[in-house]
Amino acid sequence: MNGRGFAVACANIALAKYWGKCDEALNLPAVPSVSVTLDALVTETEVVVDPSLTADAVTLDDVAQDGAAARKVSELLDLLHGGAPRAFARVTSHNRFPSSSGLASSASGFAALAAASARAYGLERSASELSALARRGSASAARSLYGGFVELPAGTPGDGSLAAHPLHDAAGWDGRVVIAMVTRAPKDIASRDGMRRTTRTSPYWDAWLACAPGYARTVRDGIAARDLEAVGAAMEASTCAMHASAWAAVPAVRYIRGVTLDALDRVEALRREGTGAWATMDAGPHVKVLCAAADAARVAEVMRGAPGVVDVRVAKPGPGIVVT
Ligand code: 2P0
Repeated sequence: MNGRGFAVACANIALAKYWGKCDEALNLPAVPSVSVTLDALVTETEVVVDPSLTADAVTLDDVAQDGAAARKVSELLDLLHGGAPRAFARVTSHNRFPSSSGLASSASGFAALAAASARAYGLERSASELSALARRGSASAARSLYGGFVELPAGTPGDGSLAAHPLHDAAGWDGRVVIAMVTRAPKDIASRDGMRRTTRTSPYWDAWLACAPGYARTVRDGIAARDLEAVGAAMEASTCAMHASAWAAVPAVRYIRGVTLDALDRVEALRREGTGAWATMDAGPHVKVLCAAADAARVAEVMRGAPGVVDVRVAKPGPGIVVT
């Protein structure tokens, strides 16, 4: 067996946030999340099975990986084989955007890895099986198998089959996501560690569990109705509740920086001038702004002027994964 698989996957951004797990071993989310796949954040991954190797050889953005990053890749290849013996593989991945800084590189990365490795090893897997496999690497990766709007339901402890499913394609949707990057540095606290600390120590963990499903429902209904304002308002509320629960952990899990707050001020100013714009942040300091396509240029201009913003990208809803 000397197979090859190549996958191109887009990252996604949660409109209703996933934060916290109900089963750490199976990496099952405690709350439902709803995302939109983004065309501007792309990962390309090649997997080549090479029986002459004595270990998997993992390269990310031209840097050979060892330690935890390489181990997570090998673990996913082991899971694909259900623990059966397998040949090792050469895994080469490129993120066309900064890795590990809260721009969801693990979402596109593990989605691409799941699909490319199944192809390379000649193992037929359905999209749902690939989504469940990608979820083990990173729960948000389950959503990056699909284009448009995607939901990952909350898990049930012990049920490893949980996968994301597509909700709607993006046809007829004129939304854009303006990504205001405030640093190129990797984040301080891995989301996995931040979630664990939140679930174990935050007095607001139960409050997050109670409110998150409602935000997911409002976002889902808003997408079905093509109601950008309803989606934006629920997205902001979900974001603030998620970050508040993390901030209340001991010690605090805080991804928001001063530059993040400056960028949020700009989003509020946009709304005051009558431009529909709603903000969200993930496990990092960047601010992503949801707006109508017609307003994207104005929103990008205002975000570019915010102190500390180093780059601005405008993303459209993106396609599902492509494997060759
Ligand atoms: C999300 N985030 O729904 C949320 C919002 C960050 C904030 O999913 O532990 O890399 O690998 O399953 O998927 C980022 O966390 O976490 C994330 P693990 P993941 O997009």
